[in-house]
Amino acid sequence: MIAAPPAGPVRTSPEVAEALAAGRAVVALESTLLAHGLPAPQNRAAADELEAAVRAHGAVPATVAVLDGVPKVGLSAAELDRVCGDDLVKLSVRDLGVAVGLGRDGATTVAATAALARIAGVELFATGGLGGVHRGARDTWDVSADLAGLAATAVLVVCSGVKSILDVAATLEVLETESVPVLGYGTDSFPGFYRRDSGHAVPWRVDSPAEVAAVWRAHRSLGGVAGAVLAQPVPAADELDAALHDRLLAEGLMLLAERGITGKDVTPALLEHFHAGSGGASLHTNLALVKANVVLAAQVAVALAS
Ligand code: PSU
Ligand code: MN
Repeated sequence: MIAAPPAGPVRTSPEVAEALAAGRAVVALESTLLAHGLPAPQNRAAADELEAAVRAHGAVPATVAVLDGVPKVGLSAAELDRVCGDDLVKLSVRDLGVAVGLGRDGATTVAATAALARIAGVELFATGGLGGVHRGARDTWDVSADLAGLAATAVLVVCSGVKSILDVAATLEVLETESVPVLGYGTDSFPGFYRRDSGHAVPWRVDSPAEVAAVWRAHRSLGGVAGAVLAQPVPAADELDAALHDRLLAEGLMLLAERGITGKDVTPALLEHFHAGSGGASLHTNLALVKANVVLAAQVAVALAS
């Protein structure tokens, strides 16, 4: 872990500050996943479960959000209640200064979480799926700020690839252009979030937390300024059925077109469609993959701290 920076606008919780000062393992967690990716009330239970899984593997969890204009790394139980229940707006990197300047609340995306984590001195971060290039981006120009955010922020993000709602091939091309390393964890294929295999290869495969730690140390020591993606497939037992997945995806894309949903509402709307249309199956898959990712992030953080 890098040394904690001098006190700035980002506030770390006492537990996170103490862990960072002692050089112990810390894992950042994303709040948009809780506020917009998972339905209430399951999101609140998920927040506790994810933090508990990080602790069970020897690291300190640091969920990130902006509350009352204060960027926070590490939330109290009452603050997690607000993230999961207050209908917070979705904040990407460009929104951070606005929310802070105006004293507002917001849930942070992958890119915004990575930015705040980095300022606090946390370099490991776990989530579900990365944002990416949307289908039809050549007309809509809808490319998630997660990609530019990763290019500019030296944080290692553990995820299950990107959802099949995106243009996976184009997303991988942008990650290559931006010099963001992409590692498959125990796999040669880039995972497809609800499904284990997106049908696209990963450039590199790693098979242990120690290998990941060695790659990350080397990336940083060679002056790598970009983040990195560690992509882990959902456990086989929790994968979403292929036919159900394909049907929900086709329906979801039609629904977006019919309702004219664009911009930052696209990802939450599609996720909600999956959750509503699968009778809870997609929610089960989503929770299982995020949990596996926070465990892996904790293991890598511990390997890096030792
Ligand atoms: N992937 C998920 N669940 C999510 C998101 C992505 O499986 O909730 C969220 C993340 O916060 C990610 C954001 O950073 O969606 C990307 O949104 P957009 O495509 O609008 O950039
Ligand atoms: Mn977008």
